Formats: sequence, C-alpha cells, structure tokens
Amino acid sequence: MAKEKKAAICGVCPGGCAVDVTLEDGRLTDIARRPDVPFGGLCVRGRHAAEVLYSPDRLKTPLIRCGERGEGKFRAAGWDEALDTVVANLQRIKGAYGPQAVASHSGRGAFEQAMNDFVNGGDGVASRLLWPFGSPNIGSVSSVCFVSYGILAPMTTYGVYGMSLLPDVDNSSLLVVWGANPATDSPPFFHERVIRAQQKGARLIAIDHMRSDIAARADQWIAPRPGTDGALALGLLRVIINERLYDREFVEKWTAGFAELAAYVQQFTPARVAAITGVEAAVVEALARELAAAKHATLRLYTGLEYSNCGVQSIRAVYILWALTGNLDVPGGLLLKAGASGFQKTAVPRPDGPPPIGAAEHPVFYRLTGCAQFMEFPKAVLAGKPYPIKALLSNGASMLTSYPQPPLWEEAFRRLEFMAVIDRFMTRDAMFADVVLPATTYFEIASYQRYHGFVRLRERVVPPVGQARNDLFIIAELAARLGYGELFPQNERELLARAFARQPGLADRLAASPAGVALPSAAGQFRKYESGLLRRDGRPGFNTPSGKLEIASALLAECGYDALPVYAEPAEGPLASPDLQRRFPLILNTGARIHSTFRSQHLNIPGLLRLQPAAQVLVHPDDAAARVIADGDEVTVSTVRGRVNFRARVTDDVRLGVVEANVGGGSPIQGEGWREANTNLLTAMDNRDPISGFPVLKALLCQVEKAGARE
Ligand SMILES: Nc1nc2c(c(=O)[nH]1)N[C@H]1C(S)=C(S)[C@@H](COP(=O)(O)OP(=O)(O)OC[C@H]3O[C@@H](n4cnc5c(=O)[nH]c(N)nc54)[C@H](O)[C@@H]3O)O[C@H]1N2
Ligand SMILES: Nc1nc2c(c(=O)[nH]1)N[C@H]1C(S)=C(S)[C@@H](COP(=O)(O)OP(=O)(O)OC[C@H]3O[C@@H](n4cnc5c(=O)[nH]c(N)nc54)[C@H](O)[C@@H]3O)O[C@H]1N2
Ligand code: SF4
Ligand SMILES: [Mo]
Repeated sequence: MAKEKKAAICGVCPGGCAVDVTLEDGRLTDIARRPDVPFGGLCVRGRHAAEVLYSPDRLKTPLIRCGERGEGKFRAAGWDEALDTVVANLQRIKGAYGPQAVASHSGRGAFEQAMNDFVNGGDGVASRLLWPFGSPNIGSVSSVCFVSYGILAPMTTYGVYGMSLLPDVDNSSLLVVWGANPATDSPPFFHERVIRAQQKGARLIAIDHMRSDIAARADQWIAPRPGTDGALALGLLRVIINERLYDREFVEKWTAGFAELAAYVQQFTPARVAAITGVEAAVVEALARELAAAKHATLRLYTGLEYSNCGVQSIRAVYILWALTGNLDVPGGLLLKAGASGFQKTAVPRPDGPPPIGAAEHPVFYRLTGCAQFMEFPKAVLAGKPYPIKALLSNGASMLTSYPQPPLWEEAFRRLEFMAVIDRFMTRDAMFADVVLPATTYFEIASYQRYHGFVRLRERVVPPVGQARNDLFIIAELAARLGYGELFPQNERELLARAFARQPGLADRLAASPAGVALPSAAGQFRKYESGLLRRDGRPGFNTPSGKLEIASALLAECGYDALPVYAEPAEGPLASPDLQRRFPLILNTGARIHSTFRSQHLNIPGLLRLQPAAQVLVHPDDAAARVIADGDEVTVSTVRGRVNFRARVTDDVRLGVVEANVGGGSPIQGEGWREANTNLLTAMDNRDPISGFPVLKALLCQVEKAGARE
C-alpha cells in the first residue's frame, strides 16, 4: 500500500488550519496538527476529516427531483442537464416576473476563501452571482450572523468593519471576552493566543451567562441575564463618566454625542443595572474602574450580544466603552486596521431597479451591506410582499435549521416555482429542491488561504468524490451560461492568476514556499484617527458621516432609530412580559457552540456523533430539581410557539433560571437524537432586533418539563 504523509490545509471548514495528512493509495486516512508552522491547528471536527470526506452520505452526482417537494425522490443527472435546468428556470422566471423574483442565499458552507474573494464581494456577505442577472435579492446567513457585530455596530460607531478590529492580545494586560467562546472558533487561533497571554500574566474576564470554556479559565466570570448586556455596558459607562475616569482629551477631540450619552446613562445606576442584569452593583463599579485604569485592555465580542432586542446598540455601547476608557487603537487594546479590506477580486455590477427584500424593514442593514435581509424571504414568497419571489438558489445553507419557524420556511419552499440547492449532503432544505448540485470539501480543490498577515496556497489533497465540484466553479459555470462568465475565474489556473494579480511577485513566492508567505503589515501604528489613516480622504478622524467616533450615530438617526446606544429589555423576559413569564418561567438561550458539531453539520458523522449523540438542553441543578429532572432525562422545552425534545444536561455551568438549548438538529440525515430536535421551532420570526433584523435567538422565555408530562 502506497503511504504518503504531506503538509496540507484542512478541508472540512473554511478555518484553514495547517495540518499534515496521511494518504494511502491516494485516499486520506489520517490527519495531524502541524506544530511547526504559522496557523497550524486541528479541532475535534478536523480530526474526523476522513469520515466527513468519505461519508457515504456525500452527494455524488447532480440530482433532479422526481417526487413531490420535500418527499426526497430524485434521479441522478449529468452536470449539463442539471445546470441547463437551473439556467432555463431562472430565465423563465425572470421573463415572467422580472429578475427580482429570483433570489440567492449563501450559507456558512459557501465561504471558502476564494468564494469570499471572487463571489461574495470580498466582505463575505452574499454571493454576487445574481447581480448581473438583474436581481437585487442576494442574501445570506449574514441575515442572522456576524453582520450586527461585524458591520452594523462597528460601522455606525468607529466607521470600520469588524474585520478591521484586532484585539492586541499579545500586548494586553486585561482581556475581556464578552459573549464569545473562542475555544469553539473555527479556526481556533484566537483561543490559543488567549492561553499564551494568560501564561504571560494577563488577566482574563469572561462575560457570559454560561460557564463556557473561556469562562471556566477566566480569572473572573461575570454572568448577566441573557440579552441585558446593553444595560451592563451603559452602567459601566455611567461609573466611568460620573467618576471622570474617561479619556477627556479623546472625548473632546474625537467623539460626537458624548454629552447626550452622559445624560442618558444617568438612569443606569449600579443598583438598577444589578436589578436588570443580576450582576451585583459592586461588581459593576469595580469592573468600570478596572477598565478605566487598565489602559491595556482588549476586547473580544461575538454572537452572544447579537441576538437580543437591542443587539446592535448593545455592541455599540461596548465599543464606546472601549474608546472612552482609552483602550481603542493603543498597544494592548483594541486595534483598528487601516484601509479597505482590499480582497474583492472582481467588480460585479449592481443592478438598478427595486431594492432587495428587507431594505424597507431594516434600512441600516441594507445601507451597509447592499444585500437582502432574508428574514423577509417567507413574506415575499408567501404574501408577495414587497413583491413576489418565485425562485431560490441556495448554496451551502441549512435554512430550515438556521432560521426561526421552520414550518413557515417549508411552506415558502413548497410555494416556489423553482429551487436549486448546492451542498455536500442531502439536507432537509435539499429535499425541497428541483435540482441538487454536489459540492466538494476543500480537500478536493486547489485554492489559497489568507490569515491575518499571512497567506498560503491550498493544494488539492484528494480527487473529488463522485462528480462533486468546487462551489466557485459551479457559480462560474452558471454565470457563463447566463452570459457573464468572464466576471468569475473559470478554472484553477485563472483563479490563482487573478487572486494575486495585484501583488506583483506574490504568486511566485507562494509557489516557492509551501509553508506560506507573510504579508506586509501595519504593525506599530496606533491612534490612526490622529494621522488620517482611517479615512479614504486621508484627513484625521474616523470614517463616519461626522468624521468623529459616533457615540450618537448619524446613520442610525437618519434611518429613524435612536442615535444613542439605547437599551431595550428583552421583549420576552421577566421585566417586559411578566404574564408570559408565569407560564414560561425560564430564560431560553440557544446555540452556544459545541466542539463536535458545526451548526447543523456533522450530525451524521458517526465518530463525531458519538461525542454527543443527542441534542441537549443545559439546566441548572436547582431548576432541574424543582422539575424533578435528572441528568440525561428526556425533556420537552416549550415556548409559546412550539415544543421540542432534548436530553437534559443538569449542570451549574448555566445560570440559575436560564437554559441553553443546542442548535443544529432537524435534518433527516442526522443521528436519531438530533433529527427531530429543531431548536428553531421555539424561536420567532417577528421578535427581532429592529436595526439588524436578526431574530432574538438568545433571550426568550420557555418551560422545561419531563418528556411526556404534558401540561
Ligand atoms: N436558534 C438559533 N439559530 C441559529 C443560531 C443560534 O445560535 N441559535 N446561529 C445562527 C448562526 S450564527 C448561523 S451562522 C446559522 C447557520 O447557518 P447555516 O449557514 O445554515 O449553517 P449550517 O447549518 O452549517 O449549514 C451549512 C450547510 O452547508 C453545507 N456545506 C458545508 N460545506 C460546504 C461547501 O463547501 N459547499 C457547499 N455547497 N455546502 C457546504 C453543509 O452540509 C450544510 O448543509 O444559524 C443561525 N441560527
Ligand atoms: N465547533 C464549532 N465552531 C463554530 C461553530 C459551530 O457551530 N461549531 N459556529 C461558527 C459560527 S457560525 C459562529 S457565528 C461562531 C460563533 O462564535 P461565538 O460567538 O464565540 O459562539 P459561542 O461559542 O456560541 O459563544 C457565544 C457565547 O455567548 C454566550 N451568550 C449567549 N447569549 C448571551 C448574552 O445575552 N450575553 C452574554 N454576555 N453572553 C451570551 C453563550 O453562552 C456563549 O458562551 O462560531 C463558529 N465556530
Ligand atoms: S477549524 Fe475547520 S479547518 Fe481547522 S481543523 Fe477544524 S475543521 Fe479543519
Ligand atoms: Mo454564525
């Protein structure tokens, strides 16, 4: 048997961890971490790469539906027939209803590096394939992920994208991880930096209602009630402002809206913040003083703050806190990267005509992303509002497990005139499609991978499984058949030539150094608002409408929202809806990441499924005892909208009164313990953060009882 070990990049997810792979007779049989190279890593899921790659469930040929929608009856087809069918239907629907009736949606499976750079417009928000076709309705899972924290909050405050916010962990003395658990990051590089910083003596604070991996290793764990972080941040600001602990020179010179904020925060006294958040007043005061005194405090936020009724404003409040305490763009603080991202590799023309769905409901989302807010998709299909959508091209998404109220989405899928799905596996979504196209893993493609300040080529490790194709070339081929193929690279040679065309010599250097190449960095530049490095016109200040750091956001005000980072109570919660709380007394949080799954993915991979065979709900021992629930019991979680069964995990890792339900279940190929456990049967489409349009997924009300014990 020919056995070979070689350096590669893991191909399970877009994380891009450098690994060693073992090949036997051309098949991947083993994978190991490479300790000796930059950005080496291997997570639990990567360790099971061979099982993912060679899963018997992998889609191997294009499929064309021959049964009812959702029934799962398909016949194998060739690529030509399948692609022709897609194109003919898109053209037909465009002819009958106009191009806006055709929509596309990209999920987390459509974010490989070159896909991002060439197809998703450089910022990774959504595939641009349908713009030249004439449709504004390009959307993605960014309708429920990342955009609040990564675009809306930082752009309306600092005038930069979240990708340009770099926690200077290595030089920091105080790390605050707020609503994020870097241990589950894919790739896991940030978590490793945190560990190194701790070893060098940095203090770590985790703000999370759950004792997550990061909270478990933190020096201090602060556990607010879910969805109340905005009140906590405003309370911290009040202490800092009233005790005059803020950076006065910075405030005077570089901010807009400070006086209004100073007046607004007065209501967030430590006692009131304690009543709202459950965090003791003394802890609030001490944290505020510590942040102001630190000067080398850095911050890592993520999804924990995105899914409340004031997600964007809460994240803004935290960003403002970092600036006022003098921790913005200083060594050891939260750094701002200068300039545009510069990764967009192709300019795809944006169509004239009506704006996309969601533009009217969530104008800031539209203004800052240019894309459809897909939370409006069911309404467009089912009610024709603001106009009918008749066709959907879905790439790398599991919408029926990701969005609230899956029955509504199923109904929308049934009502479409045409639906195509590109995926590695037969998901529940794919069962509703007319055409299903098989995608490769990244072990089967040649591409490249960027990291912070570093890039390396991705070599193909194994040949494609069956007839699976690289997503990028599926998109490029569709573009070619629609008449604008030149906008996208049509093969690997063109892909690599175009990827580095603007960096002379880089392609050759990459070819000569398989370990990768460091990119020029702007390390050592701080307080870039002083030197004009943040603005395109080169003038000092921030890249916002006022040129200042906008405590009061001009764009938010223009679009009819509060300009200040105001707090809103969770609409479903003990303070805002006490009547509902009497029936549903526990706070429901969903979707904290676990290591063995990737949202709805890997729940059909035996080795990973074994690590957690069933969807769990985490319940505090006192809440469990009050309901006579024991660890491992099958329980029903109910909200006003639905009931879902989970395995109870009784643990004081969750705050008393709060439960945490796993996300991802609800697709037919998954293991038995997950397949029916679709957490989003419990969440709601109309309970949203009004700015982002994100559903409130992490601050709801529920009851938990032993399964079978119906009220
Ligand atoms: N209640 C609740 N709901 C949530 C969340 C929560 O925390 N709680 N989290 C939200 C968040 S943050 C997100 S990102 C969404 C998840 O949003 P989704 O994007 O729907 O995530 P996945 O479930 O990972 O689905 C990705 C799909 O892509 C496929 N895939 C994987 N790799 C590839 C590839 O290379 N090519 C192609 N074509 N397909 C591929 C997978 O098989 C899978 O079917 O869910 C959101 N929904
Ligand atoms: N293994 C694995 N890795 C993943 C994913 C996966 O499914 N599996 N998903 C990927 C995706 S799509 C994303 S978006 C990222 C998400 O990355 P993270 O945001 O780091 O996701 P989590 O690990 O869920 O960490 C969020 C933390 O916020 C806490 N939290 C929830 N609500 C609140 C709140 O109201 N306030 C506060 N303060 N904390 C709160 C949760 O308890 C949890 O510990 O992870 C990515 N990485
Ligand atoms: S994070 Fe993604 S790329 Fe890295 S080892 Fe895990 S699965 Fe592979
Ligand atoms: Mo996400």
